Amino acid sequence: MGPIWPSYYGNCRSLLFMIDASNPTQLSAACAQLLGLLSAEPLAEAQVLILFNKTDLPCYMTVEEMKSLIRLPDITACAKQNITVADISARTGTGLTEVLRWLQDTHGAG
Ligand SMILES: Nc1nc2c(ncn2[C@@H]2O[C@H](COP(=O)(O)OP(=O)(O)OP(=O)(O)O)[C@@H](O)[C@H]2O)c(=O)[nH]1
Ligand SMILES: [Mg+2]
Repeated sequence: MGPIWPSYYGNCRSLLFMIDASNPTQLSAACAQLLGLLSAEPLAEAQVLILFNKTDLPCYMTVEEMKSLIRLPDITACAKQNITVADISARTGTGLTEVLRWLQDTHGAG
């Protein structure tokens, strides 16, 4: 999918980037995609929400270890964008309140 993403950059005000926290083998590829998005000029002003999904599933690596492995604190500190990070489970609803609050704060009327 990555190669066609730039065709959607125009008029993009917010970016939700979902990482599968149950599958660390995809982590380096996800990180490379994320860095590409964050450095894309048309997305410089975008509001960014990074979601670690599937946190209900057991995994040999914790979400904190994954964040550390991709140096997420450095990524969020160095990015031009305003970045929020949330740990969620689309299955159980964990983190849903935080995501809805982000949507409201970012795009909500009034
Ligand atoms: N347990 C769990 N399952 C989830 C969650 N969110 C989505 N799924 C399930 O995950 C499946 C889709 O994700 P993936 O299989 O990773 O699909 P994909 O990312 O398109 O494909 P891959 O590139 O193979 O990872 C569906 O069966 C969803 O029901 C979650 O938070 N927890
Ligand atoms: Mg997947």
